[in-house]
Amino acid sequence: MKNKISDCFILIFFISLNAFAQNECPVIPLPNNYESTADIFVLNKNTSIVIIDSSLHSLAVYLRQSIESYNGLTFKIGDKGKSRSIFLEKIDGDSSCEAYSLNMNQKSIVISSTTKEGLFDGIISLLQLTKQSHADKAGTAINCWNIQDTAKYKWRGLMLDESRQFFGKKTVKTILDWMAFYKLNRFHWHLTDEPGWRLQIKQYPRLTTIGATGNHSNPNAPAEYYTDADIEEIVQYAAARYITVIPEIDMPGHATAANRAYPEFSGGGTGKYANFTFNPGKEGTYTYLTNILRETSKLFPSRMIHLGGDEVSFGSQSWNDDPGVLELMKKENLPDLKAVELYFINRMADSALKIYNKVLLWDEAADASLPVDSTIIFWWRHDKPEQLNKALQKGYHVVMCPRIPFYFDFVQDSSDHDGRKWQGDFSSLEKVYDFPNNQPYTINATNDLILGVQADLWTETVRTTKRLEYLLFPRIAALAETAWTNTYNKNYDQFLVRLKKQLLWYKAAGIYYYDPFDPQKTPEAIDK
Ligand code: TNX
Repeated sequence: MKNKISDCFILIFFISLNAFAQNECPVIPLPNNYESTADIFVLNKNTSIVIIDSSLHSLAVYLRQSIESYNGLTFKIGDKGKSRSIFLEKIDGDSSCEAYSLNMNQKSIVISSTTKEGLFDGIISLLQLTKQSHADKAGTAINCWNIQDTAKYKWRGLMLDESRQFFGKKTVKTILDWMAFYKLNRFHWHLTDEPGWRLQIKQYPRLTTIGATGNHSNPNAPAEYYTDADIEEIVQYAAARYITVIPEIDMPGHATAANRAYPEFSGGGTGKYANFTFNPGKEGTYTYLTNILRETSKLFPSRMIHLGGDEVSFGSQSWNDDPGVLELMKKENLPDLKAVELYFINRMADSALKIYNKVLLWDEAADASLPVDSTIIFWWRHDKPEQLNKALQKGYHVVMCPRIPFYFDFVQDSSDHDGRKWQGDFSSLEKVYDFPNNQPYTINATNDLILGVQADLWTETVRTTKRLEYLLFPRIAALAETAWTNTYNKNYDQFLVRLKKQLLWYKAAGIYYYDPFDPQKTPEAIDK
């Protein structure tokens, strides 16, 4: 059975015809177009995975291993089709399109796409269907569906802050597993900030011997960081799940940990934000940071770097007393500290773009003049929708991660008392799901410059994996559906029906989650 997707356009046309199916496909994120059939496919020991194209072998292995972990069945992988086989087919067509089709009947399962990303997405849909199917000695009987699906957004991200709290490889891999399970495809890794610098840089060893000590709750905690080998391991693990890893080296603010290690590049700070900034008035700072970016680029194949750029004003007042900065202001005709900040951002973005293809920045940088084709702005200040509009008007690509609802350090239930709230408001599961509807601002979320959405897990209030999981689950599922499923196909009540089954999977996997059906059952995990 051969299944053709000529291109994304035709698929999107079909998808829009299928706004309301009677029988909901029990997959999260909900596929955009599907129909149920009366057939049942039985996976048993005679099932094999068929690939004609040998470059699909690692995808077949991923499928085989996952099914084995559910029901103990191990399949052969080969290039000959027998009955009761699962076929993975890469078909000709648009090589940038993530669309896939999954067609099932009692004799065969066929997953096809023009890209490996699309095939992976199709595999994930099949895995979710398999995981909830009845398994016994005779095999696993799966209800058959025909699915034609493609993502709403290209960028479906999750950010983890490991400067405030270091979790380590095991937790990161668990997060990557669940991201893959929900078709999330960008892992933004916040590796530097005030408490700790978490990335080994061989040229500047004190960044980790000194900069990696301490965390948000204990400034004397022993150094914890990722070595080159650790990063390579995580990047490969993510790549096997079609997840791109993007590091963030935050500058010129949030630089406190680096400044402990190399105080000669500190631009000072104020009050509780002492030594918060890098020094924009010293030539050496630019060389130092460019060297760091160059070394970092060797570890991350994504060719994207996030340079932060947020909240610089928390510490930049000290620049007023720095002779180097004052001289720079005179020389470059910079009228105020904001102008110095933008000068720094423009200059570092310029250096970064000699090494990377894309520079990513928080929404403060919408005020800078950066090359629009190679800059991505992360809109995070939900109380400043004008920053989103400014970024779009200037022609930047944008990822939307407004604090509410996408900051997962915000509480999710009115009864939660640790974690953040904003004037009483917080990031409930429903708000994550409803985005971009029912928000206090209106945005043009269909603008082509919008690449997608991302949740950010900041960890000032998180010390244990238990709390991290509590904040992430099940909001990660709502995030995934917001990122993948077209708004007209979404329905919160129906989502909850599908989610209910998946809570059991979290439990079986030992994940501590928030239970929206009975919040008392899994009380808030508090780290104090
Ligand atoms: C703002 S978002 C920050 C982070 C904090 C977070 C806490 C951003 C770009 N900066 O440094 O961790 O709020 O919610």
